Amino acid sequence: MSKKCNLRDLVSNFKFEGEFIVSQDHKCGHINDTYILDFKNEDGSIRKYILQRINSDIFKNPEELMDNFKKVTTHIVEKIVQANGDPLRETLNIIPTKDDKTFYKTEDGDYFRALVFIEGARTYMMVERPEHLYTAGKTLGKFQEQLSDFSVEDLYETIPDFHDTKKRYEAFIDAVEKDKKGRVAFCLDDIAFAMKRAKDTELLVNMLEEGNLPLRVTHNDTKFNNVMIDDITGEGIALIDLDTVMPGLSLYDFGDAIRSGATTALEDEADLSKVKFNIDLYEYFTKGYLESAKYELTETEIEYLPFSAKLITLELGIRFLTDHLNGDSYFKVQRKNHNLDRTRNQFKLVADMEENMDDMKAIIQKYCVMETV
Ligand code: GN1
Ligand code: MG
Repeated sequence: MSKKCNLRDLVSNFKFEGEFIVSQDHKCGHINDTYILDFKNEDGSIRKYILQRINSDIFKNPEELMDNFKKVTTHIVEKIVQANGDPLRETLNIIPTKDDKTFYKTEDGDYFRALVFIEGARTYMMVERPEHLYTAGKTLGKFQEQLSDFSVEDLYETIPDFHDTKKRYEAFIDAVEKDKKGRVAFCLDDIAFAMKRAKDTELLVNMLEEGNLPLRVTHNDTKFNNVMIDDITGEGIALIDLDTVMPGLSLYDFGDAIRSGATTALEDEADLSKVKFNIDLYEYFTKGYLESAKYELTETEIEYLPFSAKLITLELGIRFLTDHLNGDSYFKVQRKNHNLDRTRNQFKLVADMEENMDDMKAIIQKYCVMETV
C-alpha cells in the first residue's frame, strides 16, 4: 500500500459495519494486493471483510473491471436466490463506498474495492484430498451454468487477448529476440521446449475464429486456489477472483483448473522430481465437471478438454518464461529465477500430460458414455 495512503482513512471510505480493529496482509495471488480487515460489532463479535488494491498496471481500466464485477455478481446472486442458496456465501459481494461506488480511487491513483469475507470456508494452495477436485469440478460446472444466459456483449475485456495463445507465443518470441536482461543463454532448453510446441498455440484460437468453438462468458483464472471450500461439508461453494470474467472459451477454464489442481506440487516448486501430473486427480475433476456442465458443452468442446489442459499449462509456462526474459515485471517474484522455476514446473506438467494424453481422452469418454446409458 502506498505510504501516503493511511489504511484507517482508506477504510473510512467504505460502508463497513462496526469499528475497524486490524488488517492482515493476505499474501496470495500474483497480481493484486489483498488485506483481511477485522471489525468489532457492538456485541463485541468480530466481523471480517476483504480489501483489495486492484493492480492497474495490469488491469488498465479498473472502472470497467468493476462494472463487469458488479454485473456478473448481480446475475449470479439472482441464480443463487432462485436455487434457495445463500448469496452472501456462494459468490462475492461488493461493499460499496460511502458514495455508493464499487471502488475507491485514492489521490495517488490507486484503486481499492471491498468485499464481504466468506465465513466458514477457505481456499487451498494445493489439493489435500481427491474429493477437493471433484467438488472443484462441480463448482466450475455450476459457475458456467449460472452465467450461460449472460450475454457476452455485456462484458468488457479486462485484459485484452488474455488467453490468446497465439499472441502469447508472439510476445514470447519477441522477448527472446530482445533478450533485455541477457537471460536467454541460461534458458535455451526451456525456450526450445516452447518453440517445439508453437503449433499447439494456434489450434483453439483458430477454431474460435473459424466458428468451431463458441464464445462464452468464462472465468479465465480457475486455478484451484480460487475455489472456496466449505470447512464443514468439504463442498466447493464459490469460484472467487472474478477480475478476468469476460468472453472466452470454456476450455480455458477446464484447462486451468486441471493445470493447477491435478499436480503433486506447488506452482513454483523448483525440485522437478516432486512435480507430476496426477491423472487420478484429473479424473476426479472431470467427473465433477461433466456431471454439472456436460449438457452445456458442444461435442467439439468435449473433444478438446484434454488438449485444453495441456495448452493452458503450456501458455502459463510461456507467460512465466516471457516475464523472466523481460525482467519480472508482471508476476510478483520473491526470489531469483522465480519465474524460471515456475516455467520449468509448468513445462514438466506439459510433458507429463503429453505422455498421458490417451488416458486423459479415455477418461472424458468414460464419463460422457456413462451419462448417456
Ligand atoms: C495470476 O494473481 P492470480 O493468482 O489471481 C494470473 C493468472 C495465472 C496465475 C498463475 C490477471 O493470477 O492468469 O494463471 O497468476 N492472473 C492474471 O498462478 O494475469
Ligand atoms: Mg487473479
